[in-house]
Amino acid sequence: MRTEDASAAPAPVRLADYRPPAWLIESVRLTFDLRPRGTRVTARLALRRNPDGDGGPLRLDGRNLRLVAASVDGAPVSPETDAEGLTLSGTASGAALPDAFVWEAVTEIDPEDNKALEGLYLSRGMFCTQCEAQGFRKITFFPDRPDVMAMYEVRIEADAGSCPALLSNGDLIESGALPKGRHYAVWRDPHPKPCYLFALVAGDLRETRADFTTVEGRQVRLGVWVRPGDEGRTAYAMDSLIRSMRWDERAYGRAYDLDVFNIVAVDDFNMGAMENKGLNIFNAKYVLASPETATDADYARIESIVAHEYFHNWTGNRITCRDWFQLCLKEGLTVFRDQQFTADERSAPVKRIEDVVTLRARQFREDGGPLAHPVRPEEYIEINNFYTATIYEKGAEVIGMLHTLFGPEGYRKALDLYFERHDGQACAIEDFRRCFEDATGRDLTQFARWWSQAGTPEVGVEESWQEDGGRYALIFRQSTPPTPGQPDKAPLVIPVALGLLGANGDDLLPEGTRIVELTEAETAVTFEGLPARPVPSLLRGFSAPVRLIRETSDAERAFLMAHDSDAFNRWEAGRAYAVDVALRMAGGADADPAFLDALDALASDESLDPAFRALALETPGEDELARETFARGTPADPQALHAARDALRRAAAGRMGDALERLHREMTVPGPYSPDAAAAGRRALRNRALGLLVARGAPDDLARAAGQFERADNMSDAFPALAALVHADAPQAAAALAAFHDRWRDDPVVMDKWFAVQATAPADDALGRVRALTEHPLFDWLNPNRFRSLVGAFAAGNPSAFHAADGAGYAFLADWLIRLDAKNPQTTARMAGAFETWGIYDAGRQRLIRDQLERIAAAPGLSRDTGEMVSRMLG
Ligand code: 0A1
Ligand code: ZN
Repeated sequence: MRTEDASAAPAPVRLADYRPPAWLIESVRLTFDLRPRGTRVTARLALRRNPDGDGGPLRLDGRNLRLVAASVDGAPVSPETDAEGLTLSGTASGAALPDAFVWEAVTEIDPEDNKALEGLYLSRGMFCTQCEAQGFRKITFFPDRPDVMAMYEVRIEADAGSCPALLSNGDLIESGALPKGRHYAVWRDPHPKPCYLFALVAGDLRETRADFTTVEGRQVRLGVWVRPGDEGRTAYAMDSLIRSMRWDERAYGRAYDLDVFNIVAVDDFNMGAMENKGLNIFNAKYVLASPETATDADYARIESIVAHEYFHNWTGNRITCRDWFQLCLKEGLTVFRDQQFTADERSAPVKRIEDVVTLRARQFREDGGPLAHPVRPEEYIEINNFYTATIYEKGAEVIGMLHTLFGPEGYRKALDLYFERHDGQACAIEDFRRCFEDATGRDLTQFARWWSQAGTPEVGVEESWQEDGGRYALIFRQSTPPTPGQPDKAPLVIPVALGLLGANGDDLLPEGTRIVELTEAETAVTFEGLPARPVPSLLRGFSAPVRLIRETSDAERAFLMAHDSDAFNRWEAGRAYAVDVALRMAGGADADPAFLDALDALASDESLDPAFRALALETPGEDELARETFARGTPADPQALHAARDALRRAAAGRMGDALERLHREMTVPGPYSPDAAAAGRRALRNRALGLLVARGAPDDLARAAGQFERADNMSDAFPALAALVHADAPQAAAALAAFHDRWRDDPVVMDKWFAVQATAPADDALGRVRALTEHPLFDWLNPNRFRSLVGAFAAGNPSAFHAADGAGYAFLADWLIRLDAKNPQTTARMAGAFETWGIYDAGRQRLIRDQLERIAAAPGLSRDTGEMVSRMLG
């Protein structure tokens, strides 16, 4: 037996230590005898020694498994097991293992007791699996690594009454009745896959069906499976799936490759969704939608997640990752693909603005703190901690820059080559990069630093102007701040899309927008023969994930807000201006009337898409303001920023009252609710106007929100009105909350909104209210959605209360993290990231946060997941 030192920090896994697997698997046969408390799994693996392996013994991963029996080629063996798996050095007779043999093992697991929601677990009576990244080892002993790919045949046996639906990957090849009220189904997946893409679902589920014929002529049966009663809320997920399938055929030439594609909604899920081959499993909140229960934002999110998981079929499943360090190979690329899809289906500039808001809020935040890591990390302790904004969102930006550098044709050529060359393989970033190099003839050695170098690059800009000859020069200086483990940074390839505007707002460059590549620490670009000094529009479309640092004037920002032909930069000018004004207000200034005028002009410009105008009216968030304060050299004061932001909103509503009232009156959408982008954009603008009016806070304003809530026949009208009332602590809030509760108490997806809207309300006694809600009978802390909707929403969405100077908010979060960690390490570890910005606050708050992090670190039996996060944050 191996003895373990519980106090020793677990050893990190290193990219540099990658070795090919010693054993490969030809085929896998699994039999599940499903029972809530004692499920038996029989695994039959046809193993073959890898000629490229190290010739070592057979090592199988396994966690929390009870080994009932094992055999090699039918002869029983009793391998030694340890906490992480088992090692088999020879046969029962002591002979060396043959180069090919059949391993069979029976293991027993306890799905009901599995609250970590990894491996096989029960969610409200339904069996389901989550195997990425390393959950399969909680089902059976197996080489749980993505470069071991095999064909699977899966037999599921379960109680026919409670589990009429039995699903797994691939095609159904057989099913039938068994004695004692049980039944079975056999599924076969013809495509070799790594075990993290295995999935099984068994439960009382109802299917919404549709048929789809691929461009290649394959008839595919599509199914969306939900609990009885939820069938009326599947149409949008199905519609999104069909549009995604068509889009991937058109945009990438990729068709679906099985006769069945199923989506299942589950209530208990750590993440958003999972791309298991032919059987995508979704957090129910990203499937279920009806006009009464889902907002426009929910619809948009469902569309993009359905697309994301579907797109993984080619980028992730057909071509998978060699090891988990290559996670961005599938995630960055698939996020980029889903962003392109949404841009095509809805509005490209609006999508880009939304993505950049998220990138800054999540990824820049991560990149600027103790959890910063490269898009391809070089070591980890717990891989589940690396499903991050950096790997997903910055990973997507890196792909986006390749798209910008090579244009749509060059990009498509490289991707065609990638699919052709690597179909069926487990790849590394270098394989992907080589496809671009071979397809375009360009060396990407320097570009590849985007995958290896962490931190958000800063690009400083200086200009010079010579009347004589109309010479205008831009000097760019790039640098990347140090991040943990990476003190020194090298220059990156940064594509800067730029335009030059004349006095009347016209683009002066003949091509409108030019792509300038920065490759050195300093790059100068000169333009000649300009009629007058231009106003530069830099980093159009946010062409690289960098912080642009440039001295500019309010007048220039207002000019760009009014004139830039690049919609993103029009918005960006307004956003940067709003941040400046808010920070000046935090320092005691009044709201800048010129800014309010510019904002009013933008919001009232009827030539602009309402969705765009709604984004322009969004007030920068408190976390963004806090990080910006710190970037300018001062610790952030969360309460002062909250007050300043509120004051800015009140001032905006005061200045723009008439326009806002008009928008609220006119931006209605006639006819029954439809989630399309145009209708959603009008509602977004209308609700933005309502939010600002409620911030003004006159009785009429509150009555307007209460009226909208009462009259609403859809959630997109009802919820923003409720949120405005609750966040303003309006007299009508309590009745509205009660009505909402009474109507939706039995609907978990909707009730999460009820918890979250209260958790994020910035009242004086916010923490007291949140504490009281933890006693609410519907607060099920073991359900990740519910936990996130209360504890998570408070920590991430109520900064003035979470960062209360007495540290009570911090202690509250730490208490809950310690409690949840014993059951669900993954969700706990993710939420611990709420503390990652500790460095931007004053010494007092820093001390208080570090005290809580140390308290968590000292909790007995702390998981590897949370342990790693906390120790990285403590530095
Ligand atoms: N691959 C999924 C997300 C996912 C990742 C990890 C999980 O468990 C640790 C679950 C889901 C996606 O990108 O959608
Ligand atoms: Zn993904």
